[in-house]
Amino acid sequence: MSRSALVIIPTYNERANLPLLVAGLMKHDGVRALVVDDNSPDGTGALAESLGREYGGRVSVLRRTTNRGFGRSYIDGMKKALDEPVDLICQMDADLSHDPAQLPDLLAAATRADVDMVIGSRYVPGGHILNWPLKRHILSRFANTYIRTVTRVSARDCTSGYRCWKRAALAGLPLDQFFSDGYSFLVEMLFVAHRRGCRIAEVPITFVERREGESKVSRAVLFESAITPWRLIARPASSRKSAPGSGTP
Ligand SMILES: Nc1nc2c(ncn2[C@@H]2O[C@H](COP(=O)(O)OP(=O)(O)OP(=O)(O)O)[C@@H](O)[C@H]2O)c(=O)[nH]1
Ligand SMILES: [Mg+2]
Repeated sequence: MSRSALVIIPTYNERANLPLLVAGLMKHDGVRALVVDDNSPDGTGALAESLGREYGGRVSVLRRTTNRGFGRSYIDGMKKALDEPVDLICQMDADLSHDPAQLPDLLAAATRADVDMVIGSRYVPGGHILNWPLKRHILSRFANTYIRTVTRVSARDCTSGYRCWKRAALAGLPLDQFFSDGYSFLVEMLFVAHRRGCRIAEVPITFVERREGESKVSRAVLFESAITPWRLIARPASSRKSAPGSGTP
């Protein structure tokens, strides 16, 4: 069955990476991209618009000018995506850490009737990480164990930003109520989806450390990551709803 998918890509200074990523995505029929650029000083926004012209409207751009933020960019991008008639809405980084060639694996899993959301996972059998120093492996493993222990979310890779949502599952989330803005936004989304009964699947991916451009991970981001799981479990489970995509209890 062919399904339409829109891939949301947040960007901040990804000029060197974006054309390669978009070219990889455009190889897949039925796939479109939405670049959410935060007024990148390196001109990524204008570059994305020229990619839109090159790919005949399959690439659209949301150019943000205030309140720069990873989470805020995703929220704006997701609201825009939900206004469009697409079946699947995906998330991925622009820095080529997420291989566009693996997108069909996520799309195939997301079309299964018993799945609402798919994680491209480094920590299920078949998943790999390339070019990370030992320090990064330890930090990521620790972060995932910490999040799983505190929040009781059972996914193996809670911090992966390569994801695919069934439209109805994403539409069922309270996007305006998210409080995190850095990469913790990914953990918060997963937690809220899990709490609402969203059925989560994981497919293996090979994650490759960025080669071009700079990481935006700061001390403030790491601090937010440390406290987010506790903020999540402290928040009342006001709306334990049935699986958002399925309507099943
Ligand atoms: N729109 C927007 N995008 C951002 C912002 N910060 C990061 N991004 C994008 O989010 C994605 C992930 O950011 P990275 O800096 O690669 O973060 P990371 O993958 O956790 O860190 P590294 O492993 O060091 O690359 C990339 O596509 C970035 O360009 C932001 O403030 N606004
Ligand atoms: Mg990265």
